[in-house]
Amino acid sequence: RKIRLVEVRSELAAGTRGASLGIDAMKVASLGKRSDFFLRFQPIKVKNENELLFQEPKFKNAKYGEGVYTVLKRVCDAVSDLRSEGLFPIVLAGDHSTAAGTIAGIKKADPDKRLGAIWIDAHADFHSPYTTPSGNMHGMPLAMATAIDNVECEQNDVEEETEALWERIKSIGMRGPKMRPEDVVFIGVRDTESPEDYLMEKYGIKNFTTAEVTEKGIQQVSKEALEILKDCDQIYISFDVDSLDTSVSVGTGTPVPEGLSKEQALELNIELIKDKRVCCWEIVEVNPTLDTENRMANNAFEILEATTESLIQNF
Ligand code: DIR
Ligand code: MN
Ligand code: MN
Ligand code: MN
Repeated sequence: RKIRLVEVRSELAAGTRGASLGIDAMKVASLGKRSDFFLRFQPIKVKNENELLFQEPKFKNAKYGEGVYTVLKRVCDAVSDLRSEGLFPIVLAGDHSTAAGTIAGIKKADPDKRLGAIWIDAHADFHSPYTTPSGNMHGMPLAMATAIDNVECEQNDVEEETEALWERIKSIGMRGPKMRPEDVVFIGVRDTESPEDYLMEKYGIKNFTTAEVTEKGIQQVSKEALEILKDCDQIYISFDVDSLDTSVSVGTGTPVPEGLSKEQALELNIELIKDKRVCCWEIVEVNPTLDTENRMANNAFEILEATTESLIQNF
């Protein structure tokens, strides 16, 4: 297996501006220490639609949804092409909506394989336009991937145009669900809204809290997480840096206290990626405009590098 980096300077789906600069902040972090890192894996750049930011968002329950759709479709195609060539995509993205494109791409390349996800995040990202409290689509990639609208918990008055757009987004790569909700495992989730709690309960989705990670240790948590996905043929790991504790850094759009330490996140990713079923890894939501001295990007690059090294060692 060979690694390829995929750079997606996505920005539209976050609520705070600046996540599209995260990749370049990690590149800055690499300079001097490991300047060769970004040259080694021939990064592919996915075009963004960030010019839309200079207009008012059209859909209030799916802000900049038309641009998000376009970017996700591009991510899907890029990831699908790499997977079809048997390559391992490491996706570096801005806002987390891109994960739905990544998942669609993995599935498009291997439609008959059962795909699971390990979602390391402060948030559950299970909203749809029907339940979102913010309209920010970075809170929606798991609903996109599992095609769960969660209308039982409907709170929002969704316009017809938004409904049509949401249907198109769920159909990226292929129609219907790319993953079963039961095949999602959360680590570090601690800031959810009630429609997300409802889904986690309904589908029995396991969340390893920070306290549980600290108590059980990385080895045990990794083992249990991978065991929950024992029937999956492929595993995708999504690492949202807001899973990290706010003491590590404020350089992300929606920081939440009581998160993982840098060491925990590092060890966790190193351990999880050793599983031979893992076929793609993604890191998102580094926002250097909210930071001082590029701290989050420094930490994120350290995790990126260590995880990549672990992947290479265990190929
Ligand atoms: C919140 C925050 N659940 C929302 N979500 C974030 O607006 O949907 N996801 N920050 O990463
Ligand atoms: Mn997220
Ligand atoms: Mn998050
Ligand atoms: Mn919240």
